[in-house]
Order: sequence, then structure tokens, then C-alpha cells
Amino acid sequence: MANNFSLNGKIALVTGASYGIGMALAKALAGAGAKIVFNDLDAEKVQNALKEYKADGIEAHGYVFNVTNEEEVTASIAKIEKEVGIIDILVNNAGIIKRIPAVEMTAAEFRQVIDVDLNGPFIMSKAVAPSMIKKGGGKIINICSMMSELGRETVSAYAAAKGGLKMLTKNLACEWAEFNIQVNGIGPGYIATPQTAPLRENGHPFNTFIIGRTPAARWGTPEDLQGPAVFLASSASDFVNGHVLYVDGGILAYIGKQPK
Ligand code: NAP
Ligand code: GCO
Repeated sequence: MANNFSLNGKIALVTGASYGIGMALAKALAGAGAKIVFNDLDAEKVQNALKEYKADGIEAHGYVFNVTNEEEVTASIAKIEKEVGIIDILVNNAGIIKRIPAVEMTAAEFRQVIDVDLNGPFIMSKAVAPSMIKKGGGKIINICSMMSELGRETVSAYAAAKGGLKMLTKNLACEWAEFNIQVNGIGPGYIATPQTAPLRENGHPFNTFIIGRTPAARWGTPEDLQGPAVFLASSASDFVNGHVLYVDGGILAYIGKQPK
């Protein structure tokens, strides 16, 4: 059974993995035997991340490109295939959020979030699929969100993007299953990373709110997502397709605590 979770001989590309959830997922896939490729927008962050991976005994391959730029993505995937090899596992992790009331959000700000969080995963998936098909299969994991299922004030663009990413996951799963490509999602709950730092720090009321709204009564950590990622990246999930695996401490199962 352990072999079913092995990623020995596989090449995994994790987008936006110079820190945060992406780095944790990359480290998990490396721990299961995968060779790690990652990207970021910023060359210095890539260099710093390479040192951090190396300190963990991981000889990662870092690239600088923007997941929303189809030309950059196409050229970078070709470079990766030449320098490292064909990508077996793609984790579409790179993402942004803008917390702005809808009435104040500009169309340009809305488009920017959609571009990174929804168009980016499409562009990346479209770029790696041809080689996966030639190779006989692959795994694509899209990092969705509680906002793939729920809304809240100020995150209209992000919720629209992550809701769309859930449906993109299901659609690509249907379209590429015949090529033995499994496309699934991970839907993290509220995870302690730089992206959520503004919600956790300086006594922000959201911190208490989310702990009360989570049956596990804590913020998640990037490490909480590592096992689910290895599962969806491995042959243990070869008959799982079009599924979003929520790793949320029970948030989506919970109506909320009865006031005392
Ligand atoms: P984060 O700390 O903000 O890290 C995001 C990463 O994506 C950074 O490395 C960032 O690089 C990179 N990135 C952003 N735009 C990019 C682009 N256009 N091209 C390439 N890389 C880009 O976020 P996180 O908390 O680790 O979240 C990672 C993913 O999980 C996101 O998709 C997020 O929506 C999702 N998620 C997070 C939570 C949570 O509670 N934290 C929960 C559910 C889902 P730069 O630093 O150079 O900008
Ligand atoms: C927010 C948070 C969330 C998390 C995550 C929850 O402002 O509500 O940033 O959206 O990032 O997506 O699953």
C-alpha cells in the first residue's frame, strides 16, 4: 500500500512555491520522492527559496514566470521539459486575493484576481497537458478555497475565481480522463500564511471569528495540506477525478456554535 503513495521518478511543478502553502506542498511531494520544480514572479524569492529547499535536502529547480502570461508559461514549460523533464504533477497554487468591498472594487482589480486565480490555472494546465497525454497520464491539483463554496464580504473577485476554479477542475477532469490525467482540487480552510496574516494579527476580530467557526478550533497550517496533496498526486488517487478535497477543520460541515 505504501507504494501507492510513492512519487519516486515523478516530476512535480508547484506554482507560487517560494513560500506559504506552495512551499509546504512542494516539500511534501519531495518527501514522497518527486523531483521539485517551482516558480515565482520574483527572482530573489526564487533564489531564497532554492536555499531553503536545499537546507531541507531538496534539490529543487526554480523558474521565474507569471502564470497569467501565456507566452511566458509556454516558453518556461518548454525550458523545464528540456532542463528537468516532462511534468507528471502540476499543482496550481499561485494565487492572490484583494479584500475590497464590491462597490469600491474597480473592474481592473476584479480582473486581476480572476486572471491569477482562474486564468492562470487554465493557462498552466493547457501548457502541461500535451506532454502528459503523450506520456500516458498525469495529475493536476488546483488549490481552491472555502470561497469555492461560500461567500463573505470584500472577497467577491476571489470567490468568483475560486468558484470558477472548482468548475474548471471538474471540467478538465471530464475532458482529460480518457488520457489518464486526473484533475482534482484541494480546498484549504483558513491557513496561517502571509496571505491571511492581516486577518490574524493586531487583534483582528476575524481571528476569533474563524477559530469559533472552525470545529477544530484553530487556524490550519500549510503542513495540514501535505498528506492530501501527496494522496492526490499519487497513484493512490487514480480513480479520484473532478473532486475537491476540503481540508478545513470542519468549517463546511458546521452551522456554527450556539450562543451561550
Ligand atoms: P501567499 O502566501 O500569498 O503566496 C502566494 C504565492 O503565489 C506567492 O509565492 C506569490 O509570489 C505567488 N504568485 C502570486 N501571483 C503569481 C503569478 N501571477 N505568477 C506566479 N506566482 C504568483 O498565498 P498562500 O496563503 O500560500 O496561498 C496559496 C494558494 O492557496 C493560493 O491560491 C490561495 O488562494 C490558496 N488558499 C489559501 C488559503 C489560506 O488560508 N492561506 C486558504 C485557501 C486557499 P509573490 O510573492 O512573488 O507574489
Ligand atoms: C479571506 C481569506 C480566505 C482564505 C481562504 C479560505 O479573506 O476570506 O483570505 O479567502 O484565503 O481562501 O479558504
